[in-house]
Amino acid sequence: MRRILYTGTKNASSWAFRAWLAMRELGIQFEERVVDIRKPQRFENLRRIGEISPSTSVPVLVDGDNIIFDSLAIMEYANEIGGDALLPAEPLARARVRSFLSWQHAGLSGLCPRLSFESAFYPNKREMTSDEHKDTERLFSVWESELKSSGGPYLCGELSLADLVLVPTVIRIYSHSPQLNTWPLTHQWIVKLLARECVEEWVSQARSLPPVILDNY
Ligand SMILES: N[C@@H](CCC(=O)N[C@@H](CS)C(=O)NCC(=O)O)C(=O)O
Repeated sequence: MRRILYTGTKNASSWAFRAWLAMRELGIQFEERVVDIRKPQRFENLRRIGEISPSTSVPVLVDGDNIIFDSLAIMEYANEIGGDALLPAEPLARARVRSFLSWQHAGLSGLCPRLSFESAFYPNKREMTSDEHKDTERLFSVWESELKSSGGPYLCGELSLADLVLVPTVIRIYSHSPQLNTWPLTHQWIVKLLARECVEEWVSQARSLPPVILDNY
């Protein structure tokens, strides 16, 4: 069946990144169409996406005659058609992974709107604010204790949707050079996650684009 994944500008589209990453990690074949979501063309391009997608946003997966129009739904669907490789077998372990997925999908800590995905690719980074440091440290301690109890090397043991959904957040934070001495397992996990071939592929394309400078940085 023919599958088309509409993604977004690589240095500006964290939601599309998540869906793309799940599809790629699971080895699912698809044609990618990158929607330029930079202003001013963003509005016309997303209006066109609205002709096929109720949410008028990217990512959108067109699978035959079907439209899957949300990153979380695409990640879950990719996992289902990709042999269930990115969720553990045991129900409670699956629920744990899904808790991380849902937490990120619901906005996580409020850090993401303040520290944009776009800013990860700025040549000159500002210092994180004290609130951003607090949020980051809270996330690091959650991740550290999860890694400790799962035994790693990924958040809930083997690589799962929980790791993939967090990649854009990890990139936002890590690119702003946080202090990680207190969270060695988290540091190792971040380095391992960012070294994955698919992650590197998206990030190197994102780095090759002109930065998308937002006013509120
Ligand atoms: N909840 C949606 C959010 C998607 C989203 O906000 N995508 C951005 C690009 S990364 C977008 O297309 N925004 C346009 C808009 O919402 O008007 C998902 O997870 O797919």
